[in-house]
Amino acid sequence: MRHETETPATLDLFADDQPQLTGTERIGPQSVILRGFALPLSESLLPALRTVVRQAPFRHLVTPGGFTMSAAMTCCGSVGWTSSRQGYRYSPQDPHTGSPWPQIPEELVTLAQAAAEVGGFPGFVPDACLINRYVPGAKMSLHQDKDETDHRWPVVSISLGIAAIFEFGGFERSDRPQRLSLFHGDVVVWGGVDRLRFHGVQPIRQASHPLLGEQRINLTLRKAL
Ligand SMILES: O=C(O)CCC(=O)C(=O)O
Ligand SMILES: [Mn+2]
Repeated sequence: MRHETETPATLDLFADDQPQLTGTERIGPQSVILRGFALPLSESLLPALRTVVRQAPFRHLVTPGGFTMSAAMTCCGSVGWTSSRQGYRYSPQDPHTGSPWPQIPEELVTLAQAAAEVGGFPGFVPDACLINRYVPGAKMSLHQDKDETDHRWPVVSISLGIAAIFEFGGFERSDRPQRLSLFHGDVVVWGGVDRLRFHGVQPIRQASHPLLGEQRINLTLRKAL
């Protein structure tokens, strides 16, 4: 697979695993993919994320139903999302360390606010960032993000590393989802009438990214409280 440091002119127009480098794609009445929106910051984000992960390491959470999630997770922000046999919740402490979650890196807040504004949600101030790490084979089943208090604010989702097929569905789990390729630097914003759409990630295909190797990192910024 070629990667996005090549110029568009050299891309194979008929391959389905090529990133579109820039532009906005509408995927719902109040949902967009902002292609490459995080690219200018992606290299400076990585050291900031490493600092977060040193304080709050990735872990595989267990669902209330007793399944271990294949994506490893951690959080930053004034609250973080966690799952256990007792249920899903936002918590001010990392249950694995007992300490507050690390702060959301400043540049990440600024990026999420800018993306939310382009997506039609000015004034977004995220207080929680869930960080998912997928290795090839890891996935996320269709679900709704509904543990936040105020669903008027969007979810801003940043993809880094190897590509994913993102499923963006309807309001019933059984609604057939759109299947959308997400590449390093892409940002998805969904809110308003689309806020409670089911979404998920198909099993990640084997690949290697020049900055991140064989992994995909996804950051979702939310206003949880
Ligand atoms: O990895 C993704 O693209 C989606 C992640 C997600 O839906 C979540 O963390 O709730
Ligand atoms: Mn989600």
